[in-house]
Parts: sequence; structure tokens; C-alpha cells
Amino acid sequence: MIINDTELSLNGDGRVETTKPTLWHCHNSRSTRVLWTLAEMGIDYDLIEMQFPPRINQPNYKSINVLGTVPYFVDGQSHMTESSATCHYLVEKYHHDALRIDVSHPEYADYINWLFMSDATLLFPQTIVIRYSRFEPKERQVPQVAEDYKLWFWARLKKLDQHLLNRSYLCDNRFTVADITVGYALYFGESQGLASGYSPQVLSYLERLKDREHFKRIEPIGDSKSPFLHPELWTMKK
Ligand SMILES: N[C@@H](CCC(=O)N[C@@H](CS)C(=O)NCC(=O)O)C(=O)O
Repeated sequence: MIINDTELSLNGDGRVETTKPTLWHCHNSRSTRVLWTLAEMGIDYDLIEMQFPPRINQPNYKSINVLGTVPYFVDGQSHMTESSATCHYLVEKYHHDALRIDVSHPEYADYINWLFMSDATLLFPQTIVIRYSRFEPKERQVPQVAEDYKLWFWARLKKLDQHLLNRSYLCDNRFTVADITVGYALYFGESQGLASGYSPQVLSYLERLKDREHFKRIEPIGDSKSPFLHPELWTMKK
């Protein structure tokens, strides 16, 4: 259910309290990973939609999440700020075997490697590209840095290129949260105009993921508050 976070209260330690698993989300941001996982799992949750960047646009957000970033996720006493870790937490905590790989499985190391790689290696360089080509005011943009990190991102896709030559999904021949976390990094890159560096097998993998019913359902959530889609909402440069 979509709620307003003014409906939530803080406990004695100043931490926000929720009655259900609750996600703070901005359209197209990394919180998409968590939203997609919640949808695939079919569990009940609350959602707070915000305008990006929330540290500027969402009143009091930093009193809930001191980093001011998305996602922010609360489940009982658990408070999380890392998107891929939150997906991992969800499938473990709720024993969602269809989306997880067990530690005893021969591909477990691969699985956990993809989960970590999805943000540290595949998403991080993209944030440098968009910061120095779009987010910063014109006089602070650095085309050389943006170009270098675009090439850096494309080079880091080599392992995925190889891996997908004879596979439809990353692990155990089936869709798991590793596909959600890596798939989101590819989806974000595509939305930022970086898909021209994707190999044919990466492009068809991304199409396969975007064709999932749950992804199609969650993808538009919060789009009316997106400054990427509605540039008049852009406040980062003020
Ligand atoms: N490593 C974190 C990064 C979280 C993060 O930096 N999120 C971005 C959106 S994708 C954000 O909130 N940026 C706004 C800001 O830095 O103010 C994760 O995987 O969730």
C-alpha cells in the first residue's frame, strides 16, 4: 500500500517504526531492486514514494535515513540502506526458495558474487558518468571523467558477456535475486543511454528480465515524481 511517512512515528531511540515491511522509493533509483523483489515474492508491504533526490525533496527524510539515499527499508527492528543487501535479506528472512540460492549449492559463491558485483562494480561507475555529465551544473561538468567511467563500466561487463553466452539466467538456470540486482544495473544504464555498449547476449538478457510481469507492474511506480521524466521537478542544482 502507498502511504505517507508522516503517518509513521519514531521510537524512543529516534528510529522510525512501521507495522509492515516498508520501502522508501524513488522511481528508477536503486530502490527499484527492492520493490521488484517484494513484488516477485508476493509479500505485503508499505511504500513511500518520493521525489529524487529525497534528501532535498522529502521533508525530514534525513531524520529517518541519515544518508538521505534510497532505498531505505524497514522490517521490524531491521533498518537497511543497501539495495542488493536488502534483496538478499528479504529472500533469506522470508525463506523464499524460488528466488534464492542456498549456501550448500555449488553456485552459491557465484550467486553472492553477482549480488555484490551488481552495485559495487556495475552501478557505481554509472553514477560517476551521470554526475559529471548531467547532475553537476554546467561549469562543474567534466566530459573526460564521464567518458572514462562510461568505458570503465562497459569494460566491467566482460564477465557478464562471457557468462551469458550459454545461459538465460545468472545462477542455477533460473531467475533469482541476482538477476534482479544485476538486471537493475543494466536497466539503469539503458535509461542513461549506455546500452550501446551492451553485447547482444546482455541486451537479450535485459529484455527477458524487463518482460517479467512483476517488473512491468512495478516499473512505473512513482514516475509522476521523477525529475528524469519531468525536468521541471529537478531541484538538485538549486
Ligand atoms: N550502495 C547503495 C547506494 C544508494 C544510493 O546512493 N542511492 C542513490 C539513488 S540510486 C541516491 O539515493 N542518491 C541520492 C543522493 O545521493 O542524494 C545501494 O545499493 O542502495
